[in-house]
Amino acid sequence: MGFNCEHCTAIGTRLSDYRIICFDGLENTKVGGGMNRTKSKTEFDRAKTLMPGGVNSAARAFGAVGGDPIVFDRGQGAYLFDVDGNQYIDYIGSWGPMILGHQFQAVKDAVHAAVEKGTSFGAPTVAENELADLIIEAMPSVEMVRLVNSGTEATMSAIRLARGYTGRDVVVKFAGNYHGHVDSLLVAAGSAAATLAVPNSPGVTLGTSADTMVLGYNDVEGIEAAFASSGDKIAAVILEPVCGNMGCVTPTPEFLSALRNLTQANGSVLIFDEVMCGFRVAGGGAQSLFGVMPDLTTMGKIVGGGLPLGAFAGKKEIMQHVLPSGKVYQAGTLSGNPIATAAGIAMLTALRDDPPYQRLEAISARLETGLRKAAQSAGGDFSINRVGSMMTLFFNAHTVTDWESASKCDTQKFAKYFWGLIERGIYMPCSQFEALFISNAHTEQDIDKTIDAAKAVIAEIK
Ligand code: KE4
Repeated sequence: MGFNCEHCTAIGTRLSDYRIICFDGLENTKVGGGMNRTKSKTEFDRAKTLMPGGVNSAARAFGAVGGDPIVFDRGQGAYLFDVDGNQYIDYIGSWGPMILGHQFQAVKDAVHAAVEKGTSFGAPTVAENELADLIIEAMPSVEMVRLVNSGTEATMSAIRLARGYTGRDVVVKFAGNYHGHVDSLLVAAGSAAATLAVPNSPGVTLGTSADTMVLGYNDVEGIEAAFASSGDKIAAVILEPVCGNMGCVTPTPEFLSALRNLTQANGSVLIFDEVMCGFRVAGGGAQSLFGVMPDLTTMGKIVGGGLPLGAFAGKKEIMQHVLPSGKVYQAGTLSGNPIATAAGIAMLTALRDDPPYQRLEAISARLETGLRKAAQSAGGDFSINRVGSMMTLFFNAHTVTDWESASKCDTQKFAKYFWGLIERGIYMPCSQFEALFISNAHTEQDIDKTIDAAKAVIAEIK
């Protein structure tokens, strides 16, 4: 049931002692300079006594920006509310899943309905068929699917499948690309691995990473040389076909074409890690945007509607090698979980039946233009990369095309930018090496408020 926003005619929802109001009405809440985050600090101090670093994922530890992570109470549409009642425009969106905004009604309804039937059976359900069908319908290269519980599980399984299918060991990845915390792929990884400067994490043995070849993203000559010297040993090439984990970086057409042709010619498996860009940059992911078809695709985030769900999928001829139809072992107690599949079905159905991509492109372009003007008027070194509703403002005068250029960004300046925006009620990704995400719940007002805040902050820190 909706309530009128207390400030304008926008429909809000009054929830317990919180309320939804449009951004202009924010003066009534604790947003703006010098926010009070007393309760958040108390809760986070407690968290640090209970969990390593007080978090359950390194990416949310604020390692790159300093200070304490904010403890949140709930999300609604484009907004997050912390435990002190402060409201923020959210540009993390749970690191990608919230493309339709927090508490999207159809997903909520599906989850509530599914809970009434039980939470887990460890046995086949119709919902798994329905979600697999939706994934196959959306992703042009996909003929068969295996559901798992996270993006990491998806990439780990896809790598094992490619090695089992080809009988080869070597896997090629690209510096700055992050594929989850798979031992063999935690080499020159992006995201928190780059943020926390632990590209080669302790605990990853030399033996594990010995079969991982790391090349430069967009480096065509590098991949050509690799196949010339080791083509018959390469089981797979895995990449983010739109990279989000060194900040947003797009592949050149020549790079994608070289990867497709060389893997084809050498009998290697091309894996598109679409955990982040799948269903984000287009309804059919990056593969539909660029018209390059991989052999396997890994998915996560959006595909589970914000619940723990991932998938690896692709050509039936390869997927058939997964146990029990084939010999490559893969299993999971909660794989295809009825609540997560219900959320995924609702999400993918909404994206198929009422595609948000045209509107997302318009409001994302508005934000890009505004941030570019804000940065230009303040002067200083910056560049922006954007693909659809994934974007990064780099504190770097040069266009970022790979990890080598991304790593030259002024991360200190980024940290000041991040906190300046926090104090203005805007929650950006807490690292220069992440992409921001715009949801279909963001309004033009939210975008314009963000631009105004960014202009003020960039002018302050330049
Ligand atoms: P998860 O295991 O976190 O569901 O997915 C791993 C993964 C795989 N592939 C890509 C391209 C990814 O971006 C991710 C996870 N992304 C990070 C953010 N950069 C998730 C945030 C986090 O680790 O907390």
